[in-house]
Formats: sequence, structure tokens, C-alpha cells
Amino acid sequence: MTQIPFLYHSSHWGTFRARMVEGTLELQGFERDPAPSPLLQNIPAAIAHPVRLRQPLIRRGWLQDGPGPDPRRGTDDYVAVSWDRALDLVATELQRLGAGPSLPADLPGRHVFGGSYGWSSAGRFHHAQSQVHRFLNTVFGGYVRSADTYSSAAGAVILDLVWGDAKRMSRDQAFWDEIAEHSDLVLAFGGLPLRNLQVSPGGTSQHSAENQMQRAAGRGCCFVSISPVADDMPDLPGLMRLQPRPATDVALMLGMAHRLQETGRVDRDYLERYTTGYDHFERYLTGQSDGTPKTPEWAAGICGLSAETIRDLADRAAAGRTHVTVAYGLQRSRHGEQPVWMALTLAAMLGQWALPGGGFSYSLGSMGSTGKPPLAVPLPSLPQGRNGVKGFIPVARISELLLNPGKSFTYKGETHRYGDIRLVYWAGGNPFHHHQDLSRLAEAFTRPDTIIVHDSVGTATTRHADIVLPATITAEREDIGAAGNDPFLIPMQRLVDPPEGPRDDFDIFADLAARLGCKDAFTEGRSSREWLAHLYEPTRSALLEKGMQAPDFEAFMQGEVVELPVSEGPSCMQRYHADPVANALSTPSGKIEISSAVVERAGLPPHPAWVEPEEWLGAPQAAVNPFQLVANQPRGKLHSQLDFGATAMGLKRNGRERARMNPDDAARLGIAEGDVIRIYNDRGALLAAAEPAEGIASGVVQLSTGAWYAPLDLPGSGRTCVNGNPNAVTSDIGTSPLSQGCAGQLSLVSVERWSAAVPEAVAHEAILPRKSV
Ligand code: PGD
Repeated sequence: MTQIPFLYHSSHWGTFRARMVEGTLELQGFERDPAPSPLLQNIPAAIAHPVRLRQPLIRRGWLQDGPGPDPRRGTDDYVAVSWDRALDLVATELQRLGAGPSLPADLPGRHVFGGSYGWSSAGRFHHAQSQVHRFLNTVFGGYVRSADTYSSAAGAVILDLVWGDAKRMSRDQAFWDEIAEHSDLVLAFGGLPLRNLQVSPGGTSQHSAENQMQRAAGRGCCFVSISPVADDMPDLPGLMRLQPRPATDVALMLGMAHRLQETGRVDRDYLERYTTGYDHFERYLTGQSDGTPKTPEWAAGICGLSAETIRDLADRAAAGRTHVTVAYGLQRSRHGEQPVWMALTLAAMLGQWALPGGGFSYSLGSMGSTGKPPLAVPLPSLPQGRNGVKGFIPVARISELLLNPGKSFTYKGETHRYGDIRLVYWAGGNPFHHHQDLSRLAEAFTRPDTIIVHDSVGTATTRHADIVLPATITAEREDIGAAGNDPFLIPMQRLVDPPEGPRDDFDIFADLAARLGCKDAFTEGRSSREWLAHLYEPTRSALLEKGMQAPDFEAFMQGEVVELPVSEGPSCMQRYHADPVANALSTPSGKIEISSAVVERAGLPPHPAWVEPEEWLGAPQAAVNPFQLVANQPRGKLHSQLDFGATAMGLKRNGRERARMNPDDAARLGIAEGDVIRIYNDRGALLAAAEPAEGIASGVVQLSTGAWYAPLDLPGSGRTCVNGNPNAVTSDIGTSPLSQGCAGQLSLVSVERWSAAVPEAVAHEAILPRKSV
């Protein structure tokens, strides 16, 4: 009997090989991956799950009454139509809004929100967000975009100002190798959670971080996990776990900084040569400017660790080679700039940045790609065309945009206005999972004339759309897998033919562009396969120029992964340390900025500072809502993707997300393992399955994001997500006037045992837009 061969493929959580055997997808981890991710086991469910969208759907109210604001979105039912009818309807609506081959100078795209934030899928060509951007640029001349990411907005904005291009700086140094070989102490604010390191946008072929941590720890390096959630760091020899109150890391860092200053261990030569503005910060640290010295005792009163512990940590940091790293999670909360800026300042004060294994990194605990060496060749990349529309929103201000056209907002020290949006076009994202205060988002989604969503599955977002177009999944199409800091180019082979119905996003857009008279501009005369061949070529040429093997496109798609060279040159920071004048940073002063005039102009303290957030355990609001909800990234899936897959479902209880809390807190509230609990505040409520867990700090409830949003009106509870999506209760407030990022990680909530009859979790397929009968 002939064996069915395993074919290569890729996902955000890893490269793999797979084959279809009797209707089932069999998977193997990539042979060069030391620890393939358990998330791979979510993929087989996607092939034929009832949650897959199979026909274009049009919301009944939109079909009957035409475009316009409509409170029925979210509750209306849908009419299934043929592809031809759906595309005709979409094209007519886009034309009504001004799309076409000749556009006025005042581009109609200014009324189109096309930010379309979301992780989409791996694959360089079929990446849905890139496709929708290219399409909107082609037919509307542009669109209102979103700036930054839900992952990192506060951190990226502050680091851009005080360190230089945050993304580039965090991705151009092999921190893991340095830590493994040289660090004595790693201060990990937010930990180094393996669940985050499983994933990276575009894919990650080698899950090697735990090996590197073990190598370092085996050599005697001490890792310090600083997080209210103990398993934010794997067990390691010599590991120290500290659990300060959530949102108080800045106070802890200031207490450490004060100790360094008081004991004369601040590296003033480093500060003088490489930084600017320390004197201003020092006056704040010592209390000269505000009367409050930021002593370890002061810090202890805020963060809950003892002054002794804070002093000891500072002493240890000064005694050896110390690497300071801060995870994205810390900045995904109010005043999220501060912990990132303060961690960078602490590293500068220690003065070991120019030495291997010392210094600062950002997002080492957040992305599988951070800390790996950058690549020395370009990757295939789909050109998105030119966006001629100037309007934008900071990424997490979507509800504000739709609810308040014309209202002013601030960003990076400047004032802008929200546009007037008539069309929302989304492909490759799930705002009804990722945005905060989802009841408010539902209200915002009633406002536009038309909302169009492409997805492969029927999420809560599709249920709020007027037109839903079913997309293929990666297993059903060919693509090229590749990602920054990942040393392989993967031929993503088609694993299974698509079922009747779904189409590739590219083909949908190509047919729409044809109806709008813009087909050639969109496709440039290429089919999907011709695009793949075209995009492959720059990488191949670069490999050949370096004298390396590079098969031609056809051989590549039929064959093996291609190994890519990594850069051996010095990183930006290594160049900067070698010559800070010739290799100045891209900050206003060219140096690391410990005080910033731009930040001050934006209305924030001019240097890193403890800025008390509204929702922390020391706030007046905690008297009403006494628990800090930590809504972090999930272990069993990427965001909301494949929430119905085997790994994700295996971690739920009766189909409901688990919320972990300290056993003493649970006992005090009469809550036992497996009880259903209600987590609520004045923004909303959700139900989750309680899991008392020793590793959760007192006063904290940890509930990861990702459960599919399923709001029901429950007696005595109001609108309640019965599947456990934390964004039912999080706050839709910007991180600060400077960055306006997502602050969804931390909120104050109340918790109680649900004592009424327990409603069942809503099955994923029941979230699909309801078809009329
Ligand atoms: P995903 O679940 O990845 O979430 O938010 P994001 O929207 O990225 O959604 C991707 C969607 O794209 C899925 O519905 C998937 O089916 C669809 N999709 C995948 N591939 C394709 C394709 O090829 N074509 C089409 N048309 N669709 C496709 C994630 C966001 O959530 C992020 S990045 C972060 S970091 C935030 N984190 C938090 C947090 O820490 N705390 C809270 N409270 N909230 C958060 N929200 C944010």
C-alpha cells in the first residue's frame, strides 16, 4: 500500500508536517523543533468543524432595509446567498460609498475603517490583513488605519521616543544566547511564560526558549519571575518567584533604583555617556522634586513585597551581570508606558548594558521570536499599495471612533479627530474577542452603514456584521511560511481541498476588484500561485548572492524547508555602545532618554514615575470591586483562534473557561474547584469555572482571553458572557493620553459563586450567524 506523504505547513505556533488520512488530519511536529507546541493539536478540528462558514451570509435587516445604522446587529438573523449575489451586493455598496477606478482628490476611503486588526494566519501571501489593506488602497485610495498593536502600544510608543524603533531594537539581538552564556541574574517583569513563547506572528519553527533558560540556570544564573501568576515562569533550578500586587512593578523598580542610588552603585559613567535626563529623574527618585523619596519602604507600601526583599534584589542586581526584561502584559494596562520606561532606566543605572548578558530587553517573555538572531535575507512580502487617507486611530480606540465621529483625541503629544465612518471592513481579526468592554463595542457596531467581515468560522464578530464572506483556512491553500527571526522558509503545501463554499481572501478581493473595474490594479495580472512565485524571488536571489542553496520556486513548493542565514553583525545597541555619536539612536537626543520633553508635552511626568492607575488593589474602587482580574494570554490557543480545538477544549470545564484564584480567597467566598463563578463590575459580567490555585497571588483572579464571546441576559446578572470572555468586564480606556493603547490586562472586579441554575456554555457552532428558515 502506498504511504500518504506528510507535507510541510506552518502556523503562528509552529512549523509542522501533516497528511489527511481518511478525512482526519494527522500531524507531526517539525523535526528540527525541540519542543513542538501543543497548540498544533487544535488544527485538525478546523478541517470539518460545524463552526466553519460555508456560504456567504447577508443580515436580513440589511438586505431588507439597505445600509444604515442598525441596532439589530448582533441579534438579527441571516440569509444565505450565492457567491455571485454576495459579491454583487458588496460591489454595489462599495460603489455607493465611492469605490472605483477613478477617485476624487478627497478620497472616499476616509469614511472606511480598514484597520482590520487581528493575527490572521501564517503565510506571507494569504495574510488576510495584508490582503484587505491592499484591496482598500486599490479601490478606495486608502482607508482609516489603526496605529500600533493590541499586543504593544504603550510600550512601543514610549520606547520609540526614549530608545528608538521599539520593534527593531527588541528583535535585533540574540538575547537568549547571551543569557544562556553570560547572565548571572534575569529580572523578568511579567515572567517568561512558555505559553506566550509558543507563538510568534507568522510562525516560529523552533521552541528553544526553555532549553536556553535551563542552560543558563544550570550554569548558576538566577531567574526572578516577577508576576502575580506563579506559572509565568517554568520551574528552573534557583528560580525566585516574587508576587507583587498587580500594576505596582514601577514602585518596586523605583525602590530598587533608590537602593542603588543610596548605596552608590549607580553607574554614572554609563549614564553620562549613553543617556540623557538622569538628573531630572534622580530628583524625583530621591524626593527632591516631590518630597517623597522612593525608598524600598515606600515601594513596599505599594507593591506588597518587603523592603528587605527589594533591597536584596537591588543588591543582587548590582553584584553580577543582570538582564532586565519586561513582558508586553505589563504595558497592556493603564499607564503601561511607565513599567517599560522604568525597567529600561533600571538597566541603564546598572550600567551593564554594553556587556553580553546585561542590559534590557522588551517582550522576551511575550513572543517566540524575541531574543533570536535577526535574518540576513529579506522575506517574501505582499506590497499593500499606498494608503492616501491620513485619518487613523490608536488601535484600541475602535469603539470611540464609531461612537464619537469628530471628537478629538490625543496621540504622541498631538491632537487629532475621529473620522466619520460609514463602512467597516474586517478580515483576519476578531474584535468581539479582542476589544475591551464588549457591550460598548456592540453599541459602537450599530453605527456604521455597513460592516463586512471575512472569516473561516462564525465568531461573535461575524454575528455583528451585515455581510459575512467565508474564507479558507491555511490547510486548504498554498503559501510561503516565514517570519522575522525565524531561520526557515516553509513551503506551506495544500493539505486538503477546501470544502464547497469558502474561498481564499485574495480570490474574493480579486472578484470584487473586477466588479469595481480595478482587477488589474489589485492582482497585477497574477494568480495566487504566480504571486507566490513572484514573492519568493527576492529571498531566493538574496540566498544565491550569498552563495547559498536556493531551489527554484516549483522545487521549493514541492520540497523541503529552506534554511535562512542569520545576521552576524552587531546589533543596534552594540553599535551604539561602540560609538554613541556615530551610531546615535533614533530618539530626539540620539541617546537613551531618561527624561523626555515629548512625553512631558503629552501631559505625563517627564521621566518614569509611579502613576497610580484607577483600577488596582490600592485604589478607592477596590472597596467596591476587591479583586484584580488578570486577563492574560491563553495557554491552549492563540487568542480566540481554534477555541474549539482539542488542546483549547481540554483546558476548559464543561466548555467554559477556567478562572484561577488564590485558595484562601476561594475558601472565604465559599468557592470550590469547578464551581461556576460570576465575575462582574459595572461594565458587565461573565461566568467562569473556578479553579483555586496556590500560584495565584491573593486578591487576584486570572482568566485568560480567547473564549468566544456569548452574552446572554441572565436574571439577576444582566448581560453575561456565559463562556468566560474577560472582555465582558474590562475597561475600554486608553493606556494614557500619549499612547492610547489597550489597557485590557488589568481590571477591578467582584467575584461570587453562581448559585442559580447554571446555564450551559454556548457551543461554538451556536455562535454562528443564525440563518433564517
Ligand atoms: P484572533 O483570535 O487571532 O484575535 O486579537 P485578534 O483579533 O488577533 O483573531 C483572528 C481571527 O482571524 C480569527 O477569528 C480567525 O478565524 C481569523 N482568521 C485567521 N486566518 C484567517 C484568514 O486567512 N482569512 C480570514 N478572513 N480570517 C482569518 C488578539 C488581540 O487581543 C491581541 S494581539 C492582544 S495582545 C490583546 N490581548 C488582550 C489581553 O491581554 N487582555 C485583554 N483583556 N484583551 C486582549 N485583547 C487583545
